[in-house]
Amino acid sequence: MDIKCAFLSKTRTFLMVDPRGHRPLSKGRETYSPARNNPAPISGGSHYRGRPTEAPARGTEQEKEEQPEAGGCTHASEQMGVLCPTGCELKTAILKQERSVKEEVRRMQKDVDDLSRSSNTIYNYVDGMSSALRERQLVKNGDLVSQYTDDLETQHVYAKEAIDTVFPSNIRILQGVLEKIRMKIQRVEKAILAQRDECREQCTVSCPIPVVSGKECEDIYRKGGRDSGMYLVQPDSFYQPYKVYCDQTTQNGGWTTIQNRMDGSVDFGRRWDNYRSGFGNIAFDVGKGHCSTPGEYWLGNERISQLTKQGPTEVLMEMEDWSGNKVHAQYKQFTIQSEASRYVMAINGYSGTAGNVMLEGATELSGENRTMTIHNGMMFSTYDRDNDNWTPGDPSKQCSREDGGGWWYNRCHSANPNGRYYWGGAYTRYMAKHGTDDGMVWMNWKGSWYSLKAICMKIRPYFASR
Ligand SMILES: [Ca+2]
Repeated sequence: MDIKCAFLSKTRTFLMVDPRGHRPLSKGRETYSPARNNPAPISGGSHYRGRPTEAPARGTEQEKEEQPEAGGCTHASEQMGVLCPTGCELKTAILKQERSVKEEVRRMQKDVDDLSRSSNTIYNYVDGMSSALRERQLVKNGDLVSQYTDDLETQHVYAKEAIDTVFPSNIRILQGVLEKIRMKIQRVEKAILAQRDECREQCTVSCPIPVVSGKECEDIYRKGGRDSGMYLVQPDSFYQPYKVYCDQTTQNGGWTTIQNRMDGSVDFGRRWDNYRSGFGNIAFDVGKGHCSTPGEYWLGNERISQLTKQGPTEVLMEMEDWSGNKVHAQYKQFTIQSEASRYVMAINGYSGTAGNVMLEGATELSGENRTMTIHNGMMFSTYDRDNDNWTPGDPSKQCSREDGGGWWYNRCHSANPNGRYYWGGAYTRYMAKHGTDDGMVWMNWKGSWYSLKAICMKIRPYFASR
């Protein structure tokens, strides 16, 4: 290989890899300290033994009870969670879009007016030219003048034709485009009005909640709740019960879903308070008579912390790319401390196919740069609460503000499951708000510039199986 080829291939490799998750140190001026409050995950004393071999009889506890659904655009009862299938998120998106389109149409209207005015001016000018020509032909008859006027006439005919046919047809086309946009806006306005009407009232969609409930989804499984779907759980009798999506089929079920992304319908760029109490849609009824389809949601740091502190807890993160390939990462130990400790995460015991980003960081990076992307031992950060490990104390260095979601950022990430949703997967720094890899990234599977189609996080009490 000659020098040029070597250079090219090196450049290509660089362009293909281009890992971003970390924030490199500016040489000589900065230092990075990986030491954090690094607690060990709870690992012993599960209140569960292996599953009993004889499961309770199916059917007896599967009766469904109709309950009016709380929630909607506003929280009716925060403790009961929110279920809003009326597309309130969609409404916000359309409203945002409407503003920019309206502005564009206003600009376009101005262009059409300008064009119309200028074509009128030219028309008058040519008209004047025409009469001047006629007069001149009557007065002078010399050869030179005649030839001169012949040329002028040809040009005049050409210009007149342009004005009579080309200009008006261009204006007609523009007016047609404008009319189409106007009609589109009318349709959008109509849709928004309909949405507003639906959102004015509390969502009244009823979702039958199974009678069987429990401390969490493993408890529900043992009590006979074997169908995946929405259930009511109450981990602690001192607190209100809440709704959650249970996955009762993957690896024998018992999984409480704490995070789910699959279509970008819920905005994950939220404040500390939102992440603390949870947000999004727990589940939908897609015509099966019960809420068996999970929505996009974050269960809430308070609840996640409470569930993981009850005893040893395992976590399963499942993800899918835009071609339908699936991988997962599983950790035998996962504990989230309380808000006083800023929900610091302790995680251990990896197995799976997605890559151990939580403990090893991004394998594309090396040395200190890689250490910066380890999530274990990190506190939770949101764009309004910076607890990350990127120059603590400097308000201009906030991972969450640049990377799109709330997460256990270091300096900054190798995994970013709460990042922005990019339709189609591949995206570039120019599409990102801050030029950083703010998508739903799992670096050790797809790199920094690929945003996953779906990802979910589920927890289950860890117990020795028989
Ligand atoms: Ca920081």
